[in-house]
Amino acid sequence: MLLYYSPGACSLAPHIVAREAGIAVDLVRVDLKAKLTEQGDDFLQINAKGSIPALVLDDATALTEGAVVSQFLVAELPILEIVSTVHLVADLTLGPGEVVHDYLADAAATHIGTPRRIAANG
Ligand SMILES: N[C@@H](CCC(=O)N[C@@H](CS)C(=O)NCC(=O)O)C(=O)O
Repeated sequence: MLLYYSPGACSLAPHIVAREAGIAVDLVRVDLKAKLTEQGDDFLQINAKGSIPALVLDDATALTEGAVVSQFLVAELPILEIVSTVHLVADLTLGPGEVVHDYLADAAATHIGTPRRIAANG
């Protein structure tokens, strides 16, 4: 799986979810202004919206909404553990992946509560 990200942006949320869930994702840094990946590929060919996060599965399926990416990954996560970790009061109108994504994306935006080992790489 490839997680397209930009350091310090909302892609940090699914990155944290993947790390906490022990899911191996290969990170691909994206220059959001140039819309180029770190390999120089046209990111718009991966996500026509040009936004991160994007998760490309091994079968080439691309998930391009952060909440959907987190929801996909969170299926592997011991949800009660991370909810307790982030002191989250779950909004029952949302799925657990969306709740976690929203919380962590906000945290990423402010760098509050972002584990240092993840923040260093986005
Ligand atoms: N609807 C998308 C929006 C994600 C989004 O706005 N990502 C920002 C970074 S936090 C981005 O890629 N901005 C650059 C752009 O949209 O051109 C989602 O919720 O995942």
